Amino acid sequence: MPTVFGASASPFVRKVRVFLAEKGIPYDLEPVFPFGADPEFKKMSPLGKIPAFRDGERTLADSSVICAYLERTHPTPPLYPSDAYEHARALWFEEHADGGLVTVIGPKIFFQKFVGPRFFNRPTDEAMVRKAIDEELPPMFEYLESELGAGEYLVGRTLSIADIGVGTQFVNLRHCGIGVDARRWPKLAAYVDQVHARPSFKTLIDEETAQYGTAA
Ligand SMILES: N[C@@H](CCC(=O)N[C@@H](CS)C(=O)NCC(=O)O)C(=O)O
Repeated sequence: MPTVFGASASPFVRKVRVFLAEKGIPYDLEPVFPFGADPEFKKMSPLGKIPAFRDGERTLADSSVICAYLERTHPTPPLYPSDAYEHARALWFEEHADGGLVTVIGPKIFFQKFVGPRFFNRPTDEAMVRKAIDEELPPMFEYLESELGAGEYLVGRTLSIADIGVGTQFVNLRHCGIGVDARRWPKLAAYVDQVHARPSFKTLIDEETAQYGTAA
């Protein structure tokens, strides 16, 4: 059985876990707290970041790399579009989440409201949170709203890495008691609800909420 190394509250660890669930691949989760990871862990993940992944003798780091590997080892159901442009678009939305949404949701909201107070005894910087919610997230939400058509998915007609990558970032917002305002971004709000209702996401959301509660 493969092993995912990391903490369940990490959006990147969750991304790999949802991907595994959608593929129907059983796995073990080995808890690793990222900051100050030990040298053994760094052999698998040289940058010290979670998640890392072990499949027999093979080890990998980085959620995007792990998902791309799993797509090759377990092609069914496909979680990357086959059409060249749709494939690239799916990778773009994954990047919009991994390199864009996370820069606001991670350090400016989730760390401030959830990780800092719980694990580092650090008070929330309320001004930073407010600015992130009022000024920094809205343009990203506008963009996603404009990219969502009438369908259920960001790209094509089936779930893809785009939805998993974007959906996982919104779980961290949800853990902070923050949702998408359906009056301003109706398509995005409905989309996030739909993605989070999938068993692959819902199981983890329920598990994490039971473990950590909500930092409202
Ligand atoms: N590009 C990486 C990002 C992983 C990442 O930033 N993980 C965070 C936790 S959510 C981490 O391990 N941070 C610890 C650190 O930067 O030292 C991926 O997709 O796996």
